[in-house]
Amino acid sequence: MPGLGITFGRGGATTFQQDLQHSDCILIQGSNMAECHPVGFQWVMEAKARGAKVIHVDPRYTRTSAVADVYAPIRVGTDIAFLGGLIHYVLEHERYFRDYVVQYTNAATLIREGFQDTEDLEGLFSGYQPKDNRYDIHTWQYQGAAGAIPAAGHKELTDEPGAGGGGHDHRVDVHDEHRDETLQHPRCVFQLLKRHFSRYTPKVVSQVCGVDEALFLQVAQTLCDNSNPERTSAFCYAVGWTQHSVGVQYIRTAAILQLLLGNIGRPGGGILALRGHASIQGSTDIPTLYNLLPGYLPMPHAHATTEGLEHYIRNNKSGSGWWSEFPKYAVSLLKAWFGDKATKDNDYLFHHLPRLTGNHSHMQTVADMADGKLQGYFVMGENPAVGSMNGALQRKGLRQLDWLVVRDFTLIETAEFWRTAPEVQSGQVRPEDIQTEVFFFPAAAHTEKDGTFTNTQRLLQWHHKAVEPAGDTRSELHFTYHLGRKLRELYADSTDPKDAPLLDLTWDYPTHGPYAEPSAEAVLKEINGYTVADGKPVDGFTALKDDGSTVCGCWIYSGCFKDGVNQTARRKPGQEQTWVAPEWGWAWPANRRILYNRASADANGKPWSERKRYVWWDAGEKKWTGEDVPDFIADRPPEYRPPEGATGLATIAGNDPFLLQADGKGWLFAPSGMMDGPLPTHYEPMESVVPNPLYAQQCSPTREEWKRKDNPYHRAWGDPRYPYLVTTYRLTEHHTAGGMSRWLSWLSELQPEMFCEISPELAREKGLNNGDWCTIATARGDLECRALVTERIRPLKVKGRRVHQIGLPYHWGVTGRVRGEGANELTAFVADQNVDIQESKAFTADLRVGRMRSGERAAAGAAPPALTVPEVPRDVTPHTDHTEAQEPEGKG
Ligand SMILES: Nc1nc2c(c(=O)[nH]1)N[C@H]1C(S)=C(S)[C@@H](COP(=O)(O)OP(=O)(O)OC[C@H]3O[C@@H](n4cnc5c(=O)[nH]c(N)nc54)[C@H](O)[C@@H]3O)O[C@H]1N2
Ligand SMILES: Nc1nc2c(c(=O)[nH]1)N[C@H]1C(S)=C(S)[C@@H](COP(=O)(O)OP(=O)(O)OC[C@H]3O[C@@H](n4cnc5c(=O)[nH]c(N)nc54)[C@H](O)[C@@H]3O)O[C@H]1N2
Ligand SMILES: [Mo]
Repeated sequence: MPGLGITFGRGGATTFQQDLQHSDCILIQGSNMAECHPVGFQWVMEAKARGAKVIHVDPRYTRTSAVADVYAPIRVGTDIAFLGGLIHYVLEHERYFRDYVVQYTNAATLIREGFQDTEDLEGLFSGYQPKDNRYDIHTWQYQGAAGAIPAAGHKELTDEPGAGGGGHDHRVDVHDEHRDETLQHPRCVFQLLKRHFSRYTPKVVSQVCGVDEALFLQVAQTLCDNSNPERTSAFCYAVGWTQHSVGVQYIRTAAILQLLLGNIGRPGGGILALRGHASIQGSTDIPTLYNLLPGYLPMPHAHATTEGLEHYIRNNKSGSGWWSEFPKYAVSLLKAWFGDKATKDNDYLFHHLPRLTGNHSHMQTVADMADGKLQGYFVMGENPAVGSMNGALQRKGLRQLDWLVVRDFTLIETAEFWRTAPEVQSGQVRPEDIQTEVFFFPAAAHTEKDGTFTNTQRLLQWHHKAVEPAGDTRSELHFTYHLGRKLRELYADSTDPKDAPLLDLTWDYPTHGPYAEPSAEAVLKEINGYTVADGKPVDGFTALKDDGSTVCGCWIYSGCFKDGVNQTARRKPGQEQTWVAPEWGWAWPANRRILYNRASADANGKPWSERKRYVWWDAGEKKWTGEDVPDFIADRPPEYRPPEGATGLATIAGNDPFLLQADGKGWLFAPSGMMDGPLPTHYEPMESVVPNPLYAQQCSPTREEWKRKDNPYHRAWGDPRYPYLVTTYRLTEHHTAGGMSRWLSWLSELQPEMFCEISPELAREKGLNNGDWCTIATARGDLECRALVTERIRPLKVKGRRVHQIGLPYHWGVTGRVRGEGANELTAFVADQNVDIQESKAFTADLRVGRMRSGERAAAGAAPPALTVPEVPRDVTPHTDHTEAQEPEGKG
């Protein structure tokens, strides 16, 4: 989550759900929180009962909208304009929290002279390199600072200039002469911000987003009235924001706004990133992501194979701020993986780690698979034939494999793609031509195994096995451990250096029971870390060393097994402890519930107000104290200033609450770490119904495209074949791609069938009645469903034009108790380059009356209807195409 990470220093939610009760205003945008996060939503209702205002901004009126004080409809894909409009309002009406902004953000910092804004360059920033659709970030840097300032929060952007420390040993140079605390200098961040958002006026917001101007102003005023020393506002978002080609910048816009309003690190404030699957936060912390190692340490790159650990550390460590501790975390991780074999003399076996050779994200991997470049694929806990973009291209990939392993509860569509896929049913693909060997393993559910979930607020909670898994069903831990064990046995005699990483691994978890189930607690203990000499668990990451004397599987989780106690299994009832409930589970980092909480006190360490006190400096005890674990160096006084030439943790000043940042400040302006600009800018989605009302640049200049015959795109805007905007979303009764709900009779009965939500106006134009069959089509594929005609979705006026939006749930697939074709038969591969996340929340399509489905798919060879009007460009400077498919002969 680099939107948060780049701005604040860490990629996790800045607050916890229980703290929402203290908010004076809660803005929910990009999430249907009441239906998708109902348990956490109780705290929104608690706040409301205490008098807070709840605002919901969403293209559809949902159960969240129903209990909100203000509901504002919005055109999908335009949230940067909406939030940018709020920033404009805050600056224009001087509603920002001045002391907080001057002290705790980089507002006063001067940017280099060569910097040019989107205002100067038709929607581009200075440094754009059309030859590879990337930015050179040289001109975005702080004036007077040597080289690029390392970004803290998203270390995997190591290919980025400035993501690593680049070997600088000193505090980022933000001397007084390069700051203007009056915020007047034309090149200080504050003035750049003001200029950048100058055109996002209420009128323009209304024209871009289709929201009523008065309603927008009501949102702005409500938010500002509830953000000051006495009051705080919180933001909640989920995938209505992330799944766009500019999704990371949506979150950046919210982060900038919350910094300006002084709402970060304070009770009732913050940004709550509502995460999806039960442990999706856990699977970014200990990542399933291709470019990260545990604890957001970057995966090394292949071009650095000849370079050792020292080079990797030099490249990624920061001279100042908390990331100066990087070597301790890297070495302790290597010790966890390679044990006694890892020594100082052999670089702790750093050369055993896999290396990145390019983009290995999900969509790129599937594209490579479709091109016959992969032999085998493990699918564990995912149903990509339904849940991932361009379902037919997913299945084309699966057809080219030699083998496929699926571990799930039932035979989901991904396991049966060769038999049940729409392109098989339409006759485009014949099962007998597919040679992929599919191995299906039944998986144990969370009730059938021990382990932790890391929830949306970074909280690790232990779950105990309640029942034995039935039959051949086994846990992931069992499968992975025994697969590794058997592979090690097979290679035991090998002297081939390429097998050494496998053989050198520590792979010795104790097992128990009739099926030799590995101990999940032993894994957690390794994640926590311990001292090599005596095997004693460390108390936390501050105890880790870079000399090989400590082991730690994930530094940010260090402390979860403190004192040899499984801290994640603690369940002390709420009434027996404070409202923060520090003894319920364990939150990373260091069991802290609100991050950056030093910012809840002023520069002198005193609470900004009595009503909003949380963490403060105790001058008598000479330490930080309060409701939560202080997010600061415990005994560093507020008046501390780093001496000349300071390095490492000594560079963190007493008024630097964002202590993971190289300069200790919240980043209103991001000099590095973002691929698509230091400030958020409104671009239209890859497929839109209108030209960009703000800039000549139509789409994000750095968007990731896959221009292939099996992934055709529509015209950038105004494609006569596909005149409607579509968004996709969830229903209360189903879960994601359906593996956990479509096979259950109760849930299936509650939501039996795929449908589309359309407005009465669109229904009338089309001659559709509620419950009628209709067909939705894109160049990728088509589906049939029932029309749900409802006022919950309404046409919006965008620059005088009426724009219709169609809402589609995405849960159904072709098997299970209830069936229907999934929304991802329609979507395309297109992504935000920052994180490789797909644009599944905004694209265009056609709506036809009746059952007109062809079942044919572009990824199985069908050609979309010809475009009868000229193409329109997406870029002011021609985009270089690196992804033209070679379309080699498939194997299947
Ligand atoms: N019942 C249930 N709960 C779930 C899930 C489930 O499948 N079922 N899935 C879980 C998972 S994996 C996740 S990630 C979370 C997701 O949680 P949410 O993000 O809350 O869920 P969605 O329904 O995908 O989308 C949220 C809202 O975004 C809106 N939206 C779409 N496009 C835009 C846009 O451009 N701007 C704005 N402002 N809003 C937009 C949609 O109309 C929708 O109401 O839910 C989790 N919880
Ligand atoms: N159009 C569109 N597409 C989307 C989205 C959208 O909003 N719109 N949302 C996206 C989002 S946020 C998400 S998270 C994805 C979800 O997409 P997927 O992850 O592909 O879908 P799920 O159905 O959640 O798949 C999880 C599978 O894991 C299985 N499972 C559960 N527990 C276990 C276990 O312990 N072990 C094993 N081996 N299997 C287990 C379940 O039965 C299920 O089949 O979809 C994405 N796709
Ligand atoms: Mo998700």
